[in-house]
Order: sequence, then C-alpha cells, then structure tokens
Amino acid sequence: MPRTGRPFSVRMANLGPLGWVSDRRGYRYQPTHPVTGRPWPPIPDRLLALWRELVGTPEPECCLVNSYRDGAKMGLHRDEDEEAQEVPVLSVSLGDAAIFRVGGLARRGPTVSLRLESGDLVLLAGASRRAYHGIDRILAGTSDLVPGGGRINLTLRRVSRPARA
Ligand SMILES: O=C(O)CCC(=O)C(=O)O
Ligand SMILES: [Mn+2]
Repeated sequence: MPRTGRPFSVRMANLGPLGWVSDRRGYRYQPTHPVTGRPWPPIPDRLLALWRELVGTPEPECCLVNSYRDGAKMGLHRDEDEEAQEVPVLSVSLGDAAIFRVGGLARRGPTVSLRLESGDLVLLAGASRRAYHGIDRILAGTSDLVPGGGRINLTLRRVSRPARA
C-alpha cells in the first residue's frame, strides 16, 4: 500500500497491455510486471468477447485479477487511476460469494450491499462509474470453483483515453 508499504489482503495480477500496480510510491498502470519486468499475459478472448457484448468500444487495456483468500477484503474506493473515466468498468466474480458494497459519489454517503455469486457480472457505467465500492467479506465455502477455496474477481478497464473517431 502507498506510504505504509503494508501488503493488501487481496493478491493481484494483471492481463493485457497495461497492469494496475501499487507500491509505496502510489498507484499506477504499467506494461510490465514490477518484479519480473515481463509483459502481462494477454486478456483471454472470452473476456474480450464479453466486453464487446456489454461495453463495445474502445477495447479494455487491463484485466486486473484479484484473488481473495483467508479473510481478504477491499476497502471502499473509486476506480480513478484511468484517464478513460467515461468508459465503463466490467467485473466478473468467480468462486466464493462476496458481500459487495456500493455507494454514491461521496465517500461518506449511504451505501447498499449485495451478494455477488460466482458468474455474476458488475458493470459500473454512467453515474455509477465513479461510485464508491468495495468488498466487505468473502463467504468462504460457498463455491468449490477455485482450487483451495476463495474468490477471484476479474476487473476489465480501459485506461488510456480512446482516440477520437
Ligand atoms: O472484487 C471485486 O468485486 C471488486 C474489485 C474492485 O473494485 C477493484 O479491483 O477495483
Ligand atoms: Mn474498484
């Protein structure tokens, strides 16, 4: 985590031309893995097809892979490291169910929570693109999809501003 250098409880990897990374210096997108220096693997065609069906153009540039095990959670935040703030964010939940919390544009405003099951999709589009959201907890043992248990969330994002047609 920025400043403190403490680890997140969620483990992360990336697919695609850009990956979201975090360290003491802050959050950013970069084309290579921060430790190996290698490019991220490509986003699988099935995910690109899902994006084309639900979002259309432009193409996503990052698929963040979040792995939740052993009490991992994600605090309330907005996805705001992308230049392309008007392009929706699409996420796919796999494995154990999760309690997802979503609010509005103010950090301290009212929120609602909903249960995301394996296979559920979340599309943050329009006004909700800038809404606060997070994962309160994982309901361990609700799915046997992920080997060893837990939840995987795939979050697809456009990062750079699309070229004008
Ligand atoms: O795990 C989730 O469903 C949410 C992930 C998320 O909000 C993020 O990676 O920015
Ligand atoms: Mn998010």
